[in-house]
Amino acid sequence: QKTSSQIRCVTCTAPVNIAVIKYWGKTDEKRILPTNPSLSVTLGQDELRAKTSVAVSSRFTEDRMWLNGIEQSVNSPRVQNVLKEIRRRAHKRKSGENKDDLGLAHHVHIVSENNFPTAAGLASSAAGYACLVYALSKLFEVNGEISDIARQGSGSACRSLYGGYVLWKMASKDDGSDSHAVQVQPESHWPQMRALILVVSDQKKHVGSTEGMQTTVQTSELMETRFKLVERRTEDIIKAINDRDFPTFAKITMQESNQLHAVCLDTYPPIFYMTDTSRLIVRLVHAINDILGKVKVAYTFDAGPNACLYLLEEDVPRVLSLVRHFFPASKDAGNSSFVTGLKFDE
Ligand code: 2P0
Repeated sequence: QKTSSQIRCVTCTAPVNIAVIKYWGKTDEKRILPTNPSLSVTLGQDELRAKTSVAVSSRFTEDRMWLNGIEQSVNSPRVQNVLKEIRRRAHKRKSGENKDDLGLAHHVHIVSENNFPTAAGLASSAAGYACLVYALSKLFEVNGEISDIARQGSGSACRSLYGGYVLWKMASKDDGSDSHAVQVQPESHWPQMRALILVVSDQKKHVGSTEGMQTTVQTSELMETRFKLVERRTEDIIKAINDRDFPTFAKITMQESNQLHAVCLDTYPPIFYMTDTSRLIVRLVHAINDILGKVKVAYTFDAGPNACLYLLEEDVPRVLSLVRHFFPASKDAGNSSFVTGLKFDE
């Protein structure tokens, strides 16, 4: 039996996604609408993930939020947008019913933690907002498409609401409401696919993605060329995924990563996310592909120096041993050394 002084609580986890077609630029800062479509692979639930509990009770006197044990303001516009939109949809759905059952009039407490470095270019905001929106949708019984709500928390978060290969579509309607995520293929479509995360550094990035992409759109002349190419690339990589064509998937993934970091360098003042170690990883991957005579492994880098390598299961042992040979994990390095083996369909 529910009473209004009870606490209702929902806990969820959401995985990180790593883009192979990159989101880097908005046409609308407030509603978070992207300049181009993007496509990502969602990693496994047991690997890099956010875990979020949301609770509602009449005993709470204000909305509050803790991230990795530290209290954060809930007054950021993005958290507010998410809370408002969830409550709006819940109200709409519950019109005519007893809304008190859900505690819609009460305050919420949010507790979230990542099991990996926050803000080091490992898509922590993606997993975090996806998890928050999913947990709130369960708490307030909001059904249907919710990736557009996650998008308003952090663009890339909309992609973490689906598993497998996920496309975030550009808006075609004026109000932007159709810019949400769709699953292109489930994980099971390509069960041999693996991702390796090479943690080069767990330090916070020097320019945040939101600010970085704004400056790039404002100042990079190369972005014009990128806009012309990226939709075609998206179609091509979807075909490669559908056909399980690894060499094409890998080549487009690497070219996309390189183009993201090229437009970052073309930004004024320039933005550097990759480090010397990142660039050594790039060289190593190309060397491995040359030695093997076929494209067997791909790298991609986001807004930080850490690498994500995509490869097929059969190639994991030899690639991993080569990576370990060239980048031995230091005992003293704590979290800043390296390598997690991910199987993203478990
Ligand atoms: C991506 N990144 O597609 C690209 C590649 C980083 C490099 O999405 O301003 O944190 O919150 O919408 O989602 C990072 O952007 O930016 C990102 P906001 P977000 O994964």
